[in-house]
Amino acid sequence: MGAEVRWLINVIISSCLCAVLATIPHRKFEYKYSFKPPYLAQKDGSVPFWEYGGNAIASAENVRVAPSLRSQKGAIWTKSKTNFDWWEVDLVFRVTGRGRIGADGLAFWYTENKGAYDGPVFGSSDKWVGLGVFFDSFDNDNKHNNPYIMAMVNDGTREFDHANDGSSQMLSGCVKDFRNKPFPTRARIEYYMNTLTVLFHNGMTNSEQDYEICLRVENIFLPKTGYFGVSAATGGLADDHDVLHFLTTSLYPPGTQPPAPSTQGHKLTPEEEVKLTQEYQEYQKKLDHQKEEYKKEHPGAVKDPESEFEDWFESDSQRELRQIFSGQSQILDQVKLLSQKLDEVVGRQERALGLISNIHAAGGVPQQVGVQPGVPTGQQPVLIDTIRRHEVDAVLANQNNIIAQTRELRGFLVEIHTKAESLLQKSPPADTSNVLRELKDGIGALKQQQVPLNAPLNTCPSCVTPLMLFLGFAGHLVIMFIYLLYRDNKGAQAKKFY
Ligand SMILES: [Ca+2]
Ligand SMILES: [Ca+2]
Repeated sequence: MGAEVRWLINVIISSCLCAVLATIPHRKFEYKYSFKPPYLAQKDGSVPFWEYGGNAIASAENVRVAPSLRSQKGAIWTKSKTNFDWWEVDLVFRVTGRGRIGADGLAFWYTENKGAYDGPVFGSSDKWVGLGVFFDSFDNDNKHNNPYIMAMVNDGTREFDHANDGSSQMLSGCVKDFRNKPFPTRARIEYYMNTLTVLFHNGMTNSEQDYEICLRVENIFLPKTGYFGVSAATGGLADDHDVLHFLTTSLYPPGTQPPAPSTQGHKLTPEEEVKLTQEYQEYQKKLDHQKEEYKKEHPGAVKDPESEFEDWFESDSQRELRQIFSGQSQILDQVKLLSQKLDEVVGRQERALGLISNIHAAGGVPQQVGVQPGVPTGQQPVLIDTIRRHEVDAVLANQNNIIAQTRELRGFLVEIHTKAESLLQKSPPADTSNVLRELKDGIGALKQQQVPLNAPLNTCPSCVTPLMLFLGFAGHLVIMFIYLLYRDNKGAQAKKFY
């Protein structure tokens, strides 16, 4: 039972796989329509199976289609026409320049005929028949949408509208920055079953996976056979336009197979086969020989993969520089903002100083000032009523007055003190003499007021008569006699008790 289930699952999986595989085209690398480093160009500067011209320069590492000089144009075209219907091209390139803005751009071509090497459309011919994929660096129509990637199919009748960056002529496009990237940028252009797809890799990583879709257009009919080409141009501004890899793969829908050499157009005779094999071997020998010679002549120039990494690190530092630059721009903005604020503060201070000077000019009376320009209506300037000059003068005068009065008082006190001292020193004789004088005056007054002798005695209420005196004495004696009797009696009674 278990074995049957497993068998069933296997059948289902394999049928699914078959269904998936049935949609995947068969692929074949087309070396005659490709170039890549190392030894991209040979010693004589030629690129096998390719022709280049204009200002293009091929080296062992890349094809500099247009260098970073003003008004340069260059192109590189395949020597032979394609012999397959559907294809995919991997274009690895770098557009680098010192400027924040570059120009003009790079073009990928698939056209019925080879284009020019110094043409008006990104370095090649206008009114082409076939496909052009343009990497347009410069914003001619000033819509702030460059660098821009776009595809345009032409039937040989239309002129490229440079002024509008071909915006009304293109099939489709996308805004993608491909300039000054740390790693080479990549474009994958696929034409398969009348569908054109352009994928883009922004060169921020070195991964071969990070492609994004830029455009996909169906029902595209390109010439049955054609030439591949790359062109580039600079203007007033100039970038280096370098193509590192141009790798073409022919695609065959499931069920069709790439034609075997024997069935391709004409059958090779054994002589031709031998001749081609010899040619190939000679080519290989020549290549090896040139490699050796190059190594001998340039012992330090042969780059190993690590030095290639160094190049990338250099680019990394370029990127860091750019980041630093953007950081500094932000700092600059902030400094500008601060400067503005500082100006505002200075302006306010000047206004405040103006107000203060107005107050002083008005004799210290705070003025009701209207709304100043720049001062918000809700914030009337607050005028603090401080002490004024004449008030200060008055206070000072008062203080001086008090001090003078205090001094005066002090003088008086000192005078009093001295007088008191002198009085204390001189007082006893003066006192007795005064008392004596007073006594003398009193006696004198008494003498003057003496009672006449002939005046009756009873007229004096304070005088005691002799009778009254006698009666007083008699009463006193009686009281003493009674007391003595009482005391004797008491003493007799006390003795009785013993
Ligand atoms: Ca442009
Ligand atoms: Ca534009």
